[in-house]
Parts: sequence; structure tokens; C-alpha cells
Amino acid sequence: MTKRVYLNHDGGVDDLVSLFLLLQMEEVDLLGVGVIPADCYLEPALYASRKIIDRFGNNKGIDVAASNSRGKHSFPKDWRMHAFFIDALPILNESGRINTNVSELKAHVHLIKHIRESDEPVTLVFIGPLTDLARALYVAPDIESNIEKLVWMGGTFLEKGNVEEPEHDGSAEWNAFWDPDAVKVVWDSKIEIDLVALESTNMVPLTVDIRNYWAAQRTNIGIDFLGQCYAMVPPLVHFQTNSTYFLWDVLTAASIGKPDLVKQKVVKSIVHTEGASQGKTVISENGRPVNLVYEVDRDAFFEYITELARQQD
Ligand code: AGV
Ligand code: CA
Repeated sequence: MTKRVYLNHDGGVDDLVSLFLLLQMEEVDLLGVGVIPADCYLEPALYASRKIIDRFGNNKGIDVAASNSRGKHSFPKDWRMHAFFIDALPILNESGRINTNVSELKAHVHLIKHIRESDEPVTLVFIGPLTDLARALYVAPDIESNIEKLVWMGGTFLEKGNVEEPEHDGSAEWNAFWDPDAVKVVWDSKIEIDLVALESTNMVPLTVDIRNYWAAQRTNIGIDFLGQCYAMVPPLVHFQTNSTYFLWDVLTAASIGKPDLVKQKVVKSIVHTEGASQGKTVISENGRPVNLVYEVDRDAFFEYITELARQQD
């Protein structure tokens, strides 16, 4: 059975790889793509998205929408630069043309339109902050009834998150920290949420082994694309640093195409929107239920994404 899917991403290396992989999933009917300038700069992220759809999207006629949402805390500039590198990859620029359109609608309005027009409930895949969804729910509360569920890369219930910034205690995950109020708005809705939190994404760091595995198969153009993308970001070698790269969003996308890669359990939670723990998600008796993805079969995951990437001639 095919799933209607809408993707909202924020232009990081693993966001753009996730777009590429969702386009390869037979069971996914991708309705549209929104791009939010959180962990990226908007222009290169839009260009890269359109070029990926052109090059690897099999003429699916998907359009891309730009978000004008703003966060509360900015991502580090070094990370936001990654979208420029992907946009410049020769494989995405070979044809010298761009066919995929940018919608006239802002991303949250584009999201509303696609949910309203879908003949079946839509699965929302958010792999950046939740701002566009929170804005959409605010102006169009009716869309809730045509949302199958939200699959979000964000949050963590571990003691240590991945934010290392002044005035913060380090307990939050970045997508939640960028706009904690948006998390609260979505938590206050009745939408079913699958939470791909740091519990599971910590199990899929980028490593030199996985890079070499892709390098050895680089004659295949899709696997070469994976290798080129993950050449831009630091792998886990001796110990984890603030810039160590994980396949956060790619795990989120993979859990849609192959749900049995991951294990889930229901937890009740709230989110902190003020103070030194902003963006921290916490287990609480009175919280709202979410399906926490807490474990992944690492080897099966890497095999699955490699096979998805493999292009047939
Ligand atoms: O917190 C993970 C989210 C994911 O959506 N992003 C990266 C993924 O796209 C923010 C982030 C946390 N640590 C990072 C991040 C790092 N070391 N480099 C780039 N982005
Ligand atoms: Ca992201």
C-alpha cells in the first residue's frame, strides 16, 4: 500500500539525503516538500532539493516550497553552510537546467494545501524544527483530521542532548531547541507522533567504515551520491564531538519505508519552553503520549539505505 507523505526539511546533509531516499521508496507517494532555513541557508537548500528531485525523482512532478519561519535560537553557521556544498555537486549540475518548480506558497500554506487536497490521510515527515507545522495548525486547525501521523526527528529523554550553546544546560535536541514553542503547539494537538529521538539516532553515527563501504561501490551513481554527501561532514573516529555527524534524519526517513528497522514504545511527555533547559522533552505522567523510537537494527538500516540508493540502469 502506498503512503501519502509530505516532507518538511531544513537542508542539512542528512535532510537532503533523506529527500533522495524518500524519492526511491516504492511505497511512498511524496506529495510535496517544504524547506525551512533552520540548519541551512534557504537558497542553496531550495536549489539542492529541486536538483535532487530532477535527478533522482523519476518525473514525479513534486514542487518545493520555501518557508519564511524564524526560530528562537540560530544554528551554528558552519553547519548551515552544508547546503551550499550539496547544491554544488557536479552530479546535480550535469544537465545545466532546473525543472522542479518553487511554489508561490509559503511552506506552511503549501503544507495546508496538500493536506486538504489529499484523498487519503497524509503522513508528515519533519526532519527539522516543527515551526511550519505549528503555524499551519494555528491558521488551519481543520487539517488535523486529514493527518495520518507525524514522524519527527527531534527531542530526547536522555540526560545529554546535542545542544552546546551559551545559556543552555545541554539537555535538549537541536530541532526542539530552535523553536521550543512550536514543539509545545504540536504536543497540544491530537496528532499521533512517532518520535525519532537521539535514543535511536545515537546508534547510527557516520563512520569511516560506512564511508568506505560506499566508496567501494561508487560506480553506482546513487551510492556515489551517498558517498559524496557524507564526505562533507565529520565521522565518529576517536570520540564524539559537537560536530560529529549521525544519520538522524535518514533513520527517520528509513523508518517510514521499513518500520521493522526500529523499536518503539509509548511514553508521555512535555517540553520545556523557558529557561536553561529550553527544548528539553521530559517524561511526565500528565504529558501527551508519543511513540518513542528507542532502538534500531544498525546493520539492517545501513543495508536498507544502500540498496534504496542503488540505481538500476
Ligand atoms: O539534531 C539533529 C538535527 C537533524 O535534523 N540537526 C542535524 C540533522 O539534520 C541538527 C544538528 C545537531 N548536531 C549537528 C546538527 C551537527 N553536528 N551538524 C549538523 N547539524
Ligand atoms: Ca534536519
